Amino acid sequence: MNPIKIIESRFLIAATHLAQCPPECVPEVAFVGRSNVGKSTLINRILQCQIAKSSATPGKTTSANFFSTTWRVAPQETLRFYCIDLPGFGYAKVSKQRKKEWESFLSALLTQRASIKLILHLIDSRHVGLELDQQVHAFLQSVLHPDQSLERVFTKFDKLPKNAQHALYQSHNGPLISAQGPLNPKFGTLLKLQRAILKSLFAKNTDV
Ligand SMILES: Nc1nc2c(ncn2[C@@H]2O[C@H](COP(=O)(O)OP(=O)(O)OP(=O)(O)O)[C@@H](O)[C@H]2O)c(=O)[nH]1
Ligand SMILES: [Mg+2]
Repeated sequence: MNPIKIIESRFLIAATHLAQCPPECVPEVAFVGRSNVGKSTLINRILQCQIAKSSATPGKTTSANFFSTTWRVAPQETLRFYCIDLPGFGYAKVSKQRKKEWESFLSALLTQRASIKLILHLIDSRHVGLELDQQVHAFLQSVLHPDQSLERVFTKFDKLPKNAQHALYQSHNGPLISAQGPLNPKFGTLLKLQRAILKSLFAKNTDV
């Protein structure tokens, strides 16, 4: 099995309108989820660098931030794609007007940008089944194109007691899990997440 080597990652642009987004020239993975769920943190974990700004205060990310990354997946093969860090939804302290603008931008981005091949819907492991998350998941499923996939990733898994970790893992049939710090390999690894992304973006199995 070839290891994955991240050759480079860089910030491209912060977009607040569709027209500001970069040309659709590579496959993209979009990170969607409630405010403070850990979207920016997960991008940093996947790319193995502090490239996306995260914060303990909700509402940190206020634009669609595009990051380009290039990975070596075999001695002679590199793959390039974009990660899109999005503003969170459900943040109470944002004005109604602002919320409306974000919602329409997010829904335009997710429905009209054909280069988005994978949407990762992040869910806080401690709050599984929230109505807002269910509504968003149903909306995403309803707008998904045949060549796009939607996956749930459970964040803040490390904050769950051990027995709850086992229960969540089993009830969701080995879901994708993100956690800050070391994760018990029984519950998945960073490599598993990275390979799942490559598989969706490039229809490519890199674990052989
Ligand atoms: N313990 C733990 N903390 C996490 C994890 N993921 C994120 N955090 C923390 O949660 C807080 C929010 O993380 P962000 O990555 O900024 O969350 P976000 O979803 O990008 O938030 P917005 O940009 O405001 O929508 C930060 O203090 C992170 O350190 C995790 O898996 N475990
Ligand atoms: Mg963020």
